[in-house]
Amino acid sequence: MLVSQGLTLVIVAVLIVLIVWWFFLPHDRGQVQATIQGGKQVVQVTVDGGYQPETVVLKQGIPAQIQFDRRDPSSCLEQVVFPDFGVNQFLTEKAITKIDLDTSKPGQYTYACGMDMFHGQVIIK
Ligand SMILES: [Cu+2]
Repeated sequence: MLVSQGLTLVIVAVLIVLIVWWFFLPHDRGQVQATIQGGKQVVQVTVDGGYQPETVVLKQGIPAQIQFDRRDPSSCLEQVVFPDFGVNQFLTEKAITKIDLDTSKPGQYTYACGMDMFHGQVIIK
């Protein structure tokens, strides 16, 4: 077998492993369960080139607050929209903006920047 063929096989093998890892194995793409403090669940989301963590898990029926820490100066991320909750909020740069969410209905809800380019998710269960 030629060296180049061996190399191709190695590259293909690495790609297969990466594809399996990405699509089929559970890996943490930034999912966080809110912590409960004094009867309220609070979670901080960093806004910097997107939302980190990308997915926030909340418990149903406990008042929830998402604290957006906006570090990104781009106007793209200056607004956050939760269509299911009727929230359209401006995020102050280099500050934390607190958004209270109604957790009475379980489900998966997405939110986005004002232009619907960056997305995050809230799971209530
Ligand atoms: Cu945007």
